[in-house]
Amino acid sequence: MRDSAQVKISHCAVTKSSSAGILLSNSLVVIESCVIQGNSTQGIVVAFNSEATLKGNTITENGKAGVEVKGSQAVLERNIVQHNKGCGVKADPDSTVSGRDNSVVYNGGEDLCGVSRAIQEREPPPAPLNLRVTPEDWTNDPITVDWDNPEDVSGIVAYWYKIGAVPRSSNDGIRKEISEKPLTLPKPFEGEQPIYIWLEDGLGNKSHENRAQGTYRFDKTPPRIAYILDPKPNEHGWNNTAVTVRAECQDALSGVASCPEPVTLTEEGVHKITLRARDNAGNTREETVTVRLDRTPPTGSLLINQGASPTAWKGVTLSISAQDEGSGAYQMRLSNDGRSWTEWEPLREKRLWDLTDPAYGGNPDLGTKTVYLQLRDRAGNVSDPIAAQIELVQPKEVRVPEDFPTIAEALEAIVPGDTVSVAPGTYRESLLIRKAVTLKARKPVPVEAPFPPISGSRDSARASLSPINGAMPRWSKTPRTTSPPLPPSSLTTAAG
Ligand SMILES: [Ca+2]
Ligand SMILES: [Ca+2]
Ligand SMILES: [Ca+2]
Repeated sequence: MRDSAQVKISHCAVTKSSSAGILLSNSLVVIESCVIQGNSTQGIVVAFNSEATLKGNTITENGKAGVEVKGSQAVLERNIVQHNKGCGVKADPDSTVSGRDNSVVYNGGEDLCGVSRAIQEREPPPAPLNLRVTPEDWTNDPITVDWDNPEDVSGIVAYWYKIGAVPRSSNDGIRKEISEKPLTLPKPFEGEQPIYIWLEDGLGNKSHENRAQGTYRFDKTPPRIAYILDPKPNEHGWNNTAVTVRAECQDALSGVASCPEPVTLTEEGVHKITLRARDNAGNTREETVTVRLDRTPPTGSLLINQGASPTAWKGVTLSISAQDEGSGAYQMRLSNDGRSWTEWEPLREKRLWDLTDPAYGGNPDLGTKTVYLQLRDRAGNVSDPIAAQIELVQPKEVRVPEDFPTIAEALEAIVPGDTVSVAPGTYRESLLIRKAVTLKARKPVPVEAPFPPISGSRDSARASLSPINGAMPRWSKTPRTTSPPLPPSSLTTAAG
């Protein structure tokens, strides 16, 4: 177009020309709402003292510059000048290019060659559309945030995001290329968090004010399980009645989705119970509870003086045995009447016992004496009383040599508590004393030697008559024995 004045061209299409799309020379022209596309050289050339006003045109994919101004004036408003091979808008020093709100971007050369940035559009992209957070509910999976991009004449090239607090500036966030949409957050902050997204156009325009907001709910912390045993186990960790395991679950973030129901155990044994809790994000927790249940009392047996009967001595040796399949027997107590009991004491195989002790229901009467034993296991189960009996008889005195020719035979024949009365004489014997008996020498040299009951750990013991207090008995015919005095015997010389 040459030497034209006051010409207005609108809604035109100039495409695929073998040279420039439109060439103005010494003309005053308005070009509006045209498409200037795919021409071999420039889209529009404004030259030779022309004055051009370009409004709302799309100037794209031309072989050189989109708009080239030579020795002229051009005013550009709301044009899209993109994807041209050379400069977007080019001006020589003799030209003046002004205007605003153009999108000159994505061109092969510089977008603006000798032209002020002031002509560019400054409109930040609108807020993202249809922001969606996946999954919507509580999760422990990665979070995905997606949206639809709104229109922007300069295109959308990047997005910004911020979690947890409202952005305070356009740069107050993390920038990602638009190719990295949707946004994936593999391990974001836990909790229910707001997330803000805003967009950046091809000219770098962006505004945090044009943001979209979503909310994600991320929880990777399993719930906590607290449990009790009802009733509580005793100090040994055992129960002896049915046990109910009650669990309480807590979850600070997504909340408890499932918590174990109470479990009641009635079978004896050592049980391992697994408690499982889950939260609303799918995190699970397991706790193992051990329940030791023993409902069966121990069993056992009781023997008095190894089953011998009768006795004339109130002190006896008890032999005790106990069995328990569960928690194990570990305590016992004793009584002479089944009502007044000793304190619970550690289980022992042997124990000395007084058949007549009134503290435990005994009395000095002769006749059948019953001893009661109870056993307790670690779970607290107590056996029924286990009873054993022995005859308590009047002590008697046998004489040597009148009743028995030797002391040994006399000892063999008597029962605990009896007395052997020995006539003066010489007795070469080795005495085996198994019983609590009294050995007594008759006149003229009476010697009394009461022996204590034999210790429970021995079936027998050897003893010799020997002096105490350094005084030799005047029983000169003391039997010579070679055995050591076991256990320590007491020997007292009677007056006479
Ligand atoms: Ca824009
Ligand atoms: Ca949780
Ligand atoms: Ca038991």
